[in-house]
Amino acid sequence: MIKACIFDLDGVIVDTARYHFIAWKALADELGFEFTEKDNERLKGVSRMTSLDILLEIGGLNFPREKKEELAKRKNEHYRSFILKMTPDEILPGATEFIKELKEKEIRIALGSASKNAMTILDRLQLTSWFDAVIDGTKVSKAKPDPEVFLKGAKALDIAPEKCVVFEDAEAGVEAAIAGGMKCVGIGTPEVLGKANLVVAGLHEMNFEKLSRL
Ligand code: B16
Ligand code: MG
Repeated sequence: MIKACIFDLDGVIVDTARYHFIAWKALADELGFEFTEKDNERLKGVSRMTSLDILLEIGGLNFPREKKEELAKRKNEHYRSFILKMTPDEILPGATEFIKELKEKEIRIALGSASKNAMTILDRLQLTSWFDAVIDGTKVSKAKPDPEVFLKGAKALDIAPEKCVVFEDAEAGVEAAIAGGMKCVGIGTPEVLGKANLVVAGLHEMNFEKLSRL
């Protein structure tokens, strides 16, 4: 019997990939190399510093740690200028309705995201009060596919991992859920997320009945 749902943020509840792309691309332009939307796919679900490492690898560059921290800080300030203007209209289709249905059925809800900006985004989307626990990039030391973020979510909710379902759009996130002993619903395509127990195109295709059948 499922007792809790743990949601990834970017790609599941909201699509901030576009803002990440614009901010990383500006940095690449400044450093003098090309960064495409296809390259940006590699950064989804990945932490900020690892994203920077991937970006610099694409540009064939490397810098000392302090310089990398400065670049990551600059990218984040640019990115935040976009997310600070977000509105609830940007919540992906079906997310609010599904979360409300879960609440009515007394399912506990947590966020499990790699982003250190998750709280700002939830606030801007006016979703904060729906979450019983938020585990974000400020609270974890190991990136997905390590299950740390989801295990901490389950613990914060006081629900056993096998009674939790994770919603994830990244392959590493699906692997993290499975490694944590949880069920997983992939948001995307079966080609990429085939390891999940169920794959749907978005939360608009989810409801409590489908959840109960997992
Ligand atoms: P920040 P998620 C991830 O969010 C994004 O998909 C990824 O592109 C980003 O690099 C990461 O958060 C860190 O974000 O720079 O805001 O700390 O999918 O785990 O919700
Ligand atoms: Mg994601």
